[in-house]
Amino acid sequence: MIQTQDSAEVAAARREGKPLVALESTIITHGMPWPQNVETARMVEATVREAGAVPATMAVIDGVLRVGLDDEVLDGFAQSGNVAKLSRADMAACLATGGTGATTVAATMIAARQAGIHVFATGGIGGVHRGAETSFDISADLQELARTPVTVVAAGAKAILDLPKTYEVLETLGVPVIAYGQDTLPAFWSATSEIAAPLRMDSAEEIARAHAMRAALGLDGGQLIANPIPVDDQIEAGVLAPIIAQALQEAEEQRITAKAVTPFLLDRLYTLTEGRSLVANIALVLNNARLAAAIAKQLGGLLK
Ligand code: PSU
Repeated sequence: MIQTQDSAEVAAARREGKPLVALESTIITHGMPWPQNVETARMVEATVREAGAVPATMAVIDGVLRVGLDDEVLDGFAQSGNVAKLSRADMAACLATGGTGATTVAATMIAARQAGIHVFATGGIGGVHRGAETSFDISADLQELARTPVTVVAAGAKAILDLPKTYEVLETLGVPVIAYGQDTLPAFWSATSEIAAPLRMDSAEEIARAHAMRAALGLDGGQLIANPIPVDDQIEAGVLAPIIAQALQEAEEQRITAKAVTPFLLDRLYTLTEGRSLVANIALVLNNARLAAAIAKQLGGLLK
């Protein structure tokens, strides 16, 4: 009933039993400006390949779940400013009505499970927005991590969010939050934060084993791998804090709400940092793609 279409590369990978890494498309349509969005998408795919896995960028196009986007499709998608941002709530409606949409972390997890892919790389997950005690704005990404068994490699939650509250919610939901190679959680554009990591792992193999163990235990839900941005590419949290505060104030003044909040804030940060936030964002996504590919390779041996 669900129409899915593998790209030629994904179809070949399945035949040859190669490890697959899912990638999302909201980061392309709503997270970065053109043309850096499509350039980044290509670099992320190339990084996955160099690391020995095969990329599967997810999207819904004309009611078809696309698993892997061919070059022309990716191009068109990155330039059409009018694509829906799909999450758990609207993915089925989009598929059922022949619509077109980019997949957020939540929707990409659903798509990955559907496609039999266990590992997914992105930039940063959504989470609890600052002021959520009055706005109730909490990303559906958190619930999805609690439900869908996909390992998500991200540089933590985006630092525009309320990070302590985001990690509290993940703890409540029973989502394993695993810092890669350090004792604190990263803060997206910054390599560290003051938040202690609930779990720490130092190799892709350990992460793959933990994923397989969750499956063996019959546990629902995925794992969040919080992979710090390389220190040379980071923007220090102290530099960013006043800029984030300004962007948040502008969002409030302009009454930006719901799905528009994150894209608005990312765009304002891009302008206010004179492009530095985007350079860091690209670096961290590539770093996540490398780790995700390493995990997918390890998992191949374990799930056989
Ligand atoms: N990572 C990035 N940039 C992004 C995103 C992730 O580096 O724009 C997207 C993901 O698709 C994530 C979404 O699911 O931001 C979160 O949106 P919201 O806060 O509205 O749930």
